[in-house]
Amino acid sequence: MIEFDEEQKRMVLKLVYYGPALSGKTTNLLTLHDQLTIDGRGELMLLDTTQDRTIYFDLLPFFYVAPSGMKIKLKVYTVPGQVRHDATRKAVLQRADGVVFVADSHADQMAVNFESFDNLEKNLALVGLSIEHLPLVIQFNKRDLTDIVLESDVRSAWGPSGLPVVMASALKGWGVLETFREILTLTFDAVNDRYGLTARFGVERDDFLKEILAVQ
Ligand SMILES: Nc1nc2c(ncn2[C@@H]2O[C@H](COP(=O)(O)OP(=O)(O)OP(=O)(O)O)[C@@H](O)[C@H]2O)c(=O)[nH]1
Ligand SMILES: [Mg+2]
Repeated sequence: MIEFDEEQKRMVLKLVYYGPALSGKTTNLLTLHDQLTIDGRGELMLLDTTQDRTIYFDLLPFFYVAPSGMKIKLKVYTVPGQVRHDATRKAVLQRADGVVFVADSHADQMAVNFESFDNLEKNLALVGLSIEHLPLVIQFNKRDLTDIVLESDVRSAWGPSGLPVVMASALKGWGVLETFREILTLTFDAVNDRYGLTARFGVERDDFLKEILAVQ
């Protein structure tokens, strides 16, 4: 969590889209920006791209005000996937409340996905976050392509982890909201358990999800 001011009833939460280069992290944010209503969100910031490759981060903010007056700002970031930007990836990961791991479904990308997941595990440890406890959702993106790993193989490889796995095509626009709903739900529950969002601040999960996930 980036900031929590009990007196002022303000909280800033952070979600991070992580994964290998070109897996579709930025495209996820573009699709969320296109599909969700403008009421509850801010503008999408795509920072420092060179030929469409993220070299710093992207950011899409959302705002929610509960009937009790509690304000929640949600900052959704992407990291740069290219191996050489590891220091930036680590910096963006700091104080994350939830992570979406965007894997590339292309058949020849499986080793790259595992390498990137190992990198996530390593960087989480370095910024003091535990992969065991952090809300985490796996997205297998690019399901619209033909030369992709079978869904049954994905499920047998990742099923034992117990993590939610969502099939998506960020380019075509499907699976993106489902992924976002999963990570929002897990993150809300984790923050609620820890800080009593509902009991102490009257923030209801269903209202929060409904408002953030309102489609255009
Ligand atoms: N076919 C297909 N292409 C996709 C999909 N999602 C993203 N792409 C394409 O893959 C390329 C990389 O997408 P980005 O969203 O920029 O990938 P990224 O993960 O942000 O990459 P880095 O910023 O380098 O880490 C672009 O050409 C996208 O149009 C998808 O679901 N299907
Ligand atoms: Mg990117």
